[in-house]
Amino acid sequence: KTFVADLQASSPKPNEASEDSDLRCGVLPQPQTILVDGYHAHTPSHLLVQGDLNLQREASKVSALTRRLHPLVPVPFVLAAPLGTIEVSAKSSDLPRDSYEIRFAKGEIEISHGAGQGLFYALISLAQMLTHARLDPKTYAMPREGVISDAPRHSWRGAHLDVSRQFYKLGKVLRYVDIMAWHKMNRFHWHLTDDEGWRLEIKAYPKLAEQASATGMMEAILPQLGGDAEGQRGFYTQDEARRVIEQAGELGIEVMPEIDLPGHCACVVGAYPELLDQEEELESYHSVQGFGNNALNPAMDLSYTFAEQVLGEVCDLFPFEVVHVGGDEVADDAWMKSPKAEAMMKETKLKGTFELQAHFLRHLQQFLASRGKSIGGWEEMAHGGGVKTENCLLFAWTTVEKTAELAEKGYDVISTPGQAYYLDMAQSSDWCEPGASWAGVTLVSQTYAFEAQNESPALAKHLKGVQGCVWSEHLTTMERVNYMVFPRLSAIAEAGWTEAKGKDFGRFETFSVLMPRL
Ligand code: TNX
Repeated sequence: KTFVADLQASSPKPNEASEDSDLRCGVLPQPQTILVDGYHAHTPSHLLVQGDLNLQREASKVSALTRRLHPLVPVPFVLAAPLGTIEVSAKSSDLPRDSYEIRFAKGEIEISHGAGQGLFYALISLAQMLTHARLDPKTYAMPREGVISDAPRHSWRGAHLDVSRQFYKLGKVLRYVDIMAWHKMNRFHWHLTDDEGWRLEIKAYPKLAEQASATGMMEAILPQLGGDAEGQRGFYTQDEARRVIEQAGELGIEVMPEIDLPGHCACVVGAYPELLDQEEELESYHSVQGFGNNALNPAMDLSYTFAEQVLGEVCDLFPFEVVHVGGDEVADDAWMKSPKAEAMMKETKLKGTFELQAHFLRHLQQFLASRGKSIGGWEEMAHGGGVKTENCLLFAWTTVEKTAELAEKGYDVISTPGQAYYLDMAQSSDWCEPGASWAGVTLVSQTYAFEAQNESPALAKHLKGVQGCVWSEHLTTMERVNYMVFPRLSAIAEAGWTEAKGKDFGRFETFSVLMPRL
C-alpha cells in the first residue's frame, strides 16, 4: 500500500489523469497514438476471444506469457466466459508490417493488424492494460471508448545477454526472452562465448563444453564477493538452445547467437592449446581485460578449421539469418610476435594485427554466405580494411558519430552505445555502486534520453535499430542483475519502439515499475 501511495505521490500525472488522458492505459513501450474517450470504472475480469482460430492461438500464447510473468493476476484472455465479458475480434488489414490498431467501442474491442507480429503486439498491449489495471487500479484503467494506433519505430529491438562471464540457467534465459516479448522486443543477442567460459555444446569440439565451460576468473573471486550468482560453470546443450529458439520464435523473437572470434578466446585455447602458435611466447600480448594470447591466429590453418566447424554447427542450429562472430577487442599488438603471423605477413601484403584480423573475418563472412547467412559483429569488424558491407550487420558500441561513420561506409548498423545502453555501467558514482565505469555513470534518465540518430542521412538509411547489452562481469548476484538491468532495459525497449515525440520520462518512470524482473 505504501509502495503504491509513494508511486502516486511522485507521479502526479497518472493519478490526476482525466478521462481523456492517455496516461491511464499503462502500455510500455508507449504506443504511437492513444485517443481515449472514456475508461471502464471497474476493470473487466477477462477479455473473450471466440471463433477466430488464429486469434485464439495468439491470445492463448499471450495469456500463457502473462501467467508466467504475473502469476497472481487472472489471465487476460479466455475462450469461454460468462455473459457480459468484453469480446475481442481481429482482422488483418493493409496496415504496415508489425503494426496494429485497437478500437474500443460499445463494450467490444476490435483489432486490425498488419502482417508479421501485428496481432501479437495488439494482444500484448491489451494484456498489459488489463494486468496493470488489476495491479494498480488507482493509476491504470481499461479504455471503454477510443482508439490506439501503433507501429514500431525500428525493426531491430534487441537485448543481449552475456552468459559467459556469468552462467544463467536455462530457466533464466527463457524468462529473459519472456520479458523481452512483454516489451515487444524482437532480437535476442545471445553472447555465448568469451574468455571466461564457453556456453554452447559443439559436437566437433567436445572439450569446449567439458572443459572451456568450467573456467573463469569469476569463479575464483566470487566467494570473496559474497556472490550467489547461479554459478560460473555451465553450458547449454544444443537441445536446450533449440528450446530457447522455439520459445523465442513463439513470442516473435529471433535468436542471434554470438561466437566471439578471433579474440576473447582464452578458454578456447585453454582447452585446445594446439590453436596457439607453439613458437610464440606465452603472454606475448594482452587483451584489454588482461588475457594473454587469447586470439585465434589468422596465420594458422587450424584457426579456420575450428571457426568453420563451430560456425557450421551454429548455422545448423540457429535459423536466424545473422550469425554474430564478435570481432571485438583483439589486442592491437596481437600475433606480432608469432613467427607464423610474421611469415604470413611477408607472403601476403597484409600488415599488422588489424589487417590480419580483417582477413580472417572476411573468410568467415564468405563461409557464412556459403551457408546462406549474414555476418554480424562489433564495430571493430570495419578495422584494417574491414569485412564487406553486403550481408553484414555491425553493432556500434561507442558514439553516435562513430555509428554514422560506419553507416557512411555503407554498413547496416545497430546502435548499442556503452555510455547509454551497456547495462553493466554503474548508475551512481557512490563508492559502493557495483558495475563497470569505462563509459561513465549511466542514470536511467540518460539511457532514456539517448537518441541513436543524428543528422547523417547515411545513418537514417542504415540504422536498423537499437539494443541493450547485459555484460555480466559485475553481475554476481541475481539481485544485482535486476538492479542493473531494470528499468534501463525497459527504456531501451521504448527507444526501439516509440517515436521520439512520444517519449516522456515521468510517464516512463511510473509505468516501468510494473515491468517484470528476472
Ligand atoms: C566491452 S564492447 C566489451 C565486453 C565487456 C564490456 C564491459 C565489446 C564488444 N566488448 O567484452 O564485457 O565492454 O562493459
